[in-house]
Amino acid sequence: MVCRTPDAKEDESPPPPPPPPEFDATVLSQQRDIPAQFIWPEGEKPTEDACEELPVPLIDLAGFLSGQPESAAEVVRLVGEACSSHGFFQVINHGISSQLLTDAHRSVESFFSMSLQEKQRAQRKPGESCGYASSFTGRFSSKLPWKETLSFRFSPNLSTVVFEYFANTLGEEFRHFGEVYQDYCEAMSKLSLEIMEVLGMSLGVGKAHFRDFFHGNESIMRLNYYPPCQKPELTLGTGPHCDPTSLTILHQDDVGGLQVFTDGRWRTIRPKTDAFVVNIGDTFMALSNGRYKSCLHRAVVNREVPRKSLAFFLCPEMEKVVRPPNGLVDSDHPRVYPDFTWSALLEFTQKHYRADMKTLDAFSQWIQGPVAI
Ligand SMILES: O=C(O)CCC(=O)C(=O)O
Repeated sequence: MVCRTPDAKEDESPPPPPPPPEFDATVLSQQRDIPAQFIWPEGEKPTEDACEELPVPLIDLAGFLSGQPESAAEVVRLVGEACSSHGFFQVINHGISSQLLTDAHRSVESFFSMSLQEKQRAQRKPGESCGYASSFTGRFSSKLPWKETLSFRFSPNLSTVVFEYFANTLGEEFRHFGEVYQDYCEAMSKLSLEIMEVLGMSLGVGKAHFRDFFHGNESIMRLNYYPPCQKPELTLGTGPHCDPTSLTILHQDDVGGLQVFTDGRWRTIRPKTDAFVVNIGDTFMALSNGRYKSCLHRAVVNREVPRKSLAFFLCPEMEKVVRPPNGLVDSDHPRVYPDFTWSALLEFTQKHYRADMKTLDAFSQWIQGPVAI
């Protein structure tokens, strides 16, 4: 007879599931057996036909800023057309130096090639939106993205906020990263205000309206790093979503992987070294009273090489009321979305809802409370 010790008492309940594996890119990128959490369902997996290119206008920003009326009018027309249909366009002659872009991409490479333990010095804490995150950091356990990210805040009102983030979370030896991304975010904030002038003109509310609205923006910068994947046909680097933020300015390296869903199919926006991809986010869709579209997009991965992208998400000040200007509301164009603050939408996407193509509708219902039947 076997005598049991009190500790070895019979337990009817099944053993707890093993903790999820860590997203250690150096290990996972070699692995042929893809963990189930990363495998997307049929119908959501990437498909070959998405390789077709989405035609998006190439906007010559210098033409707009030159004040030359014909070039400015052409820019305004092209941007208006793109934003009414899918919300994506590219910007060239934007004034961002190629050296700054090179430095920003090099720093992504240096950061993500550090060991997992080193990167985890900046680990994002539960409920926070800033810091280092791999797929398993978040609150989800299925349809996980095949990527690592480092996110941090930027505001022109806090002149050294990015620099201090790097020095304080990662240590003095990361001062250089802080300098590069402080400069990069300042350049992005300036560029986004210029684009706001174009958007204001294209919507007929004047150059200054949206520029002034975002003057003291409280934005988010995210560095995306997509390691190679041995079965890219099963996974997604970034799952399909619309950006809840206002305007996204993305610079992708030359690998490619960004796809946009429009007219019922996925199409690609190929990388162009001298161009930024710009897209309208949900908050700007609300500011435009639904006239400009925030469109579903995703990123695919590949078997051979890592991919990097730099995403600057322009956001208003946290407590500023998001409401379209009077000129965009009339009896033919009644209000589409209620007033809200960016802090409420951010909380909704971080605690209550996984951003998708219906985020703004779901959020509008949520803040208006239960509907009486
Ligand atoms: O990396 C990309 O091309 C897309 C990134 C993206 O959609 C995001 O970071 O929200």
